[in-house]
Amino acid sequence: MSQTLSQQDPAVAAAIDAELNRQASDVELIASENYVSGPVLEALGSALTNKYAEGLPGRRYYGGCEHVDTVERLARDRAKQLFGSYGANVQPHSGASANAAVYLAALKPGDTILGLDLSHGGHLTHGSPVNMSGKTYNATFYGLDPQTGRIDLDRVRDLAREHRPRMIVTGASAYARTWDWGGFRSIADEVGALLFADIAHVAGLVVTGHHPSPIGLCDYVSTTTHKTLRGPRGGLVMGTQGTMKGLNSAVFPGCQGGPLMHVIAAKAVAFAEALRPEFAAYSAQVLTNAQAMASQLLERGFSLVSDGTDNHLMLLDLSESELSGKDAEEALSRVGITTNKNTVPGERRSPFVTSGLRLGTPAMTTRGMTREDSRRVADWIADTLNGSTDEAVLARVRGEVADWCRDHPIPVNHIDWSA
Ligand code: DSN
Repeated sequence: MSQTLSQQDPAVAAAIDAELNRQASDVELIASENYVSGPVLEALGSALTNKYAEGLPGRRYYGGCEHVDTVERLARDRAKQLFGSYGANVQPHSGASANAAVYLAALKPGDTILGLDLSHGGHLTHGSPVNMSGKTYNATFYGLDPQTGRIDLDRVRDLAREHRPRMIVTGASAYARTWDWGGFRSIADEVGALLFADIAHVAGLVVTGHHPSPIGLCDYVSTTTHKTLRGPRGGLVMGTQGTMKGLNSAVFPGCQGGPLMHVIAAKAVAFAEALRPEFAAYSAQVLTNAQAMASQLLERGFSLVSDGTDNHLMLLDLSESELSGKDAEEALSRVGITTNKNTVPGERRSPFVTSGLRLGTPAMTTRGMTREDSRRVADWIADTLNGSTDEAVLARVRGEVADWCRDHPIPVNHIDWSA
């Protein structure tokens, strides 16, 4: 007799149910999270997880790959169509794996890279000393201008002339402004560097024309598939006619073994969703909501790094506040608003405490958040942080958050396929 998960393993089933309830009853503002559609979840939970398929479609090291070949070709073709790239490899298990493959394809140990400093919004895999990228390569960094909170390309050019990097790394996990890949390209060309864009955060905005694309300007482009792109947790790398072959070998056998074919199927489903006009409308709303949330927070007297946002996220600057990023994250968690503490440029507190709070709109926009709702969420944040010791304030906000969440269930279908 077949058993369900809850019959066979009630402990795991209960934890999954509890997490689903948490997701349903909280306002999710972590900028790197989203809610996938039912069809994406269905592909993720499919029998494709049983299959080994090392190699590429048509050139595998295992038999029985005809159906997973179909799936991987669909994912790869859709990725190329979506991004307009020459080539794509859909096998990286994550953004970190995708970035490792880029470095392996392009660099030798000891080569110099120049990336955005982690404490200014960069990413661990862009040369942090605690990450493989910082241990293997000679990592140098650019930061944000302390006055504007933005990248100053003149300063990047000076650093590139000084360090002569083999590769300039662009992209971030907490940068609220637009990337000027043309400007970076001219710096890379001047110093003879390769140019790499990690667009994990803005990928969904890039494919819908709401952020400039690095395709055609960068030698390598990587992304995750689960943030603004709203697909399954995973990675993707894209290259040019000159770099794609090396990139494919760097993914497998360079960095990984067997690809996760169930995840690749889910990527294919998500890419098809992202090719639809509804996804472009969703991305536009993500931006509208971020603008509304940022302007309301500013009106309520809070500071934002760079004074606002061009994309899906913003960084609350609590440097002058008694409340740290950790305090703010914990206070908001008590009212059902999930965020993450984040360092800010010129950070004076430890990375476990921080002076910043990162807020993003992709997940709540999937749930139907409007411009007016976004201003209301900003008010909940302001009321909570201003009244973090006032139980009456916290109880009121918690109630309003719960009402909103009840009225906006996590959607199962993101696209109207009958249209
Ligand atoms: N940890 C991810 C984020 O939250 O932005 C980046 O890898």
